[in-house]
Amino acid sequence: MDKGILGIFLRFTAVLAASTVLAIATYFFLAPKPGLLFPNSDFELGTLENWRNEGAAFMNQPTLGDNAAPRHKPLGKTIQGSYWIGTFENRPSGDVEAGATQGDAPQGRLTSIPFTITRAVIAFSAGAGGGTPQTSVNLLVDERAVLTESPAASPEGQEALRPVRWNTTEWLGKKARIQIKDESSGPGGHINADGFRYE
Ligand SMILES: [Ca+2]
Repeated sequence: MDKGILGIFLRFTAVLAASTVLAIATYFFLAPKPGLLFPNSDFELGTLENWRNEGAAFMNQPTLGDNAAPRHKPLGKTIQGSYWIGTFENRPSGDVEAGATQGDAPQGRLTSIPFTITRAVIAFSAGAGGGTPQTSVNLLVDERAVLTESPAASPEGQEALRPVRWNTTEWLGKKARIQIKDESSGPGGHINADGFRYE
């Protein structure tokens, strides 16, 4: 092969190889990964950092540990990590006796900071007391609830935290917020939620 042509060929091959390595590195380092939607989307900071609290229902959140267990209604391993949202509960820290409650009366909303949807599935867990459709978890896009999970849709309610998966393909690249609503004071008027993350 002519030396000039060989040189061009070798340079072309080297550039191609470098581009491929760069593309693979970019994919692995910059592509969105499964994980938190934003810092503290799983409440593991033990505070409401990056969440805006309105009303009274979420004043004493998040809840530390399986606070329902001393009342003989354990949530067990459905809790992700150490902290979760439970608007019947009143145990934001170890300084409060385990099992303490605020009951069903308080109402309020908890709304996250805006985040950009970078993956096709948002997963979390949710539960609620019985017969209270006014409690829900919502995905807000442009200030509108585009997806809603009402854990208490069944008459018996779903106290335990059950896994929920949302297909968010339609809103990829959009700014969104998570909003947890407790707008019920009746029997079972509370909501449980935890572990918001991308899958
Ligand atoms: Ca958690």
